[in-house]
Amino acid sequence: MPNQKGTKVVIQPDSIVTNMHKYTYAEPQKKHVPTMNKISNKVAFFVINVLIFSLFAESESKAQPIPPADSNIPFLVTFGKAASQKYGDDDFSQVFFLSIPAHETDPFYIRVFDPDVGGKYDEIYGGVDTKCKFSIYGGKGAWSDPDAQLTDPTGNYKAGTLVDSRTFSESEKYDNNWYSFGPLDPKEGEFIEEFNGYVFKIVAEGISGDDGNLYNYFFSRGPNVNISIEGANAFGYEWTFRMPAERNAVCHLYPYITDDVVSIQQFNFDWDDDGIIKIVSYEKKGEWVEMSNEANWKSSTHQILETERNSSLDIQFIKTREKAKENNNICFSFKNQFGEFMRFYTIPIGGVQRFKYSLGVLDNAREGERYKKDKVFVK
Ligand SMILES: [Ca+2]
Ligand SMILES: [Ca+2]
Ligand SMILES: [Ca+2]
Repeated sequence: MPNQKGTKVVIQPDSIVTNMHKYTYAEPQKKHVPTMNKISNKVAFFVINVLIFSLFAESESKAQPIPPADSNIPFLVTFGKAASQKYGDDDFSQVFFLSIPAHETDPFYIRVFDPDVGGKYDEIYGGVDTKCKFSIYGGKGAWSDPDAQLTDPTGNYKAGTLVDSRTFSESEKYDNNWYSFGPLDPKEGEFIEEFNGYVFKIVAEGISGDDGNLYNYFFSRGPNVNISIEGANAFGYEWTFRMPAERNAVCHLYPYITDDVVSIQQFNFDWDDDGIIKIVSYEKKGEWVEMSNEANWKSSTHQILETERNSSLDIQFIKTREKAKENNNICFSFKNQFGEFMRFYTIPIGGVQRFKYSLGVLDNAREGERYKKDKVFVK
């Protein structure tokens, strides 16, 4: 997968994690710098990126898990198909794609943390009765079939060749522990010229029961250890994940904006009025999106400017409620103006955008006030 497109420089995710994790909507930031014009700001932006890149070039390994460490998302979630949508999963299915560089010949492993349903972490209703199936697909169509690039488990979304699969229920062995698929041969993936790599598809399905499986992935060189695969990247079109329990926690997703995008439509499901979802970019200091409540979808359309293309937006999910919801699961996706779903990469392509000016104390305070009183979003 191309980590760089055009001339922009990749910000390594580890380099932004410190600031991101500290950031909340009400936290005082550096003073506004109105005297700097747009061009000098952009120059400064790139200079800083280059510095950060050189400092953190070795830290790419941190981005090999799904969810990535700097997203602050604790777990992916897939419920059994008998579950209520009110638990936060709209379709009891989750799909990710992994791209391995074309030159790779060494075998690798797809590791799943806590693949079982029961014991620690998982969200259980009544008895533990849920089976969750993980399947890995390669070969022709795994990614290139149009149905594979949608967000609903319909049509030919499982296109490709089944490489391996396994179904988990409650398991002492795999509770709070890893299961490793593999060794897998990179050449079993679907070769995609655009990515200059072999692409694998990983499907998680809640095939029975009503409980929620919480789990993570790591793409590794070894079966019993997490060693990243250099140059690999992963993406999904719709992420279903658990928010942290703590008030003021901020999670991030990074949709990649290609150079033909002029507007985006976001979709979120079952946000449960848990706080603010906003878009941060070079041009947007924090543009709110329309937010869902219990078991409904909300969407809104947002304009994209030239300076926001060829890199990744920072979608922030901020818990602001006095009484934070403990088990909030949410689904999130984006379409471009062509109606195509967009990719959210674990290693943000083109780097993660930041607003061109630092936000002042007043800006942040106003945003907090607006949340309390108006609950509007800004287009
Ligand atoms: Ca159950
Ligand atoms: Ca689990
Ligand atoms: Ca929810």
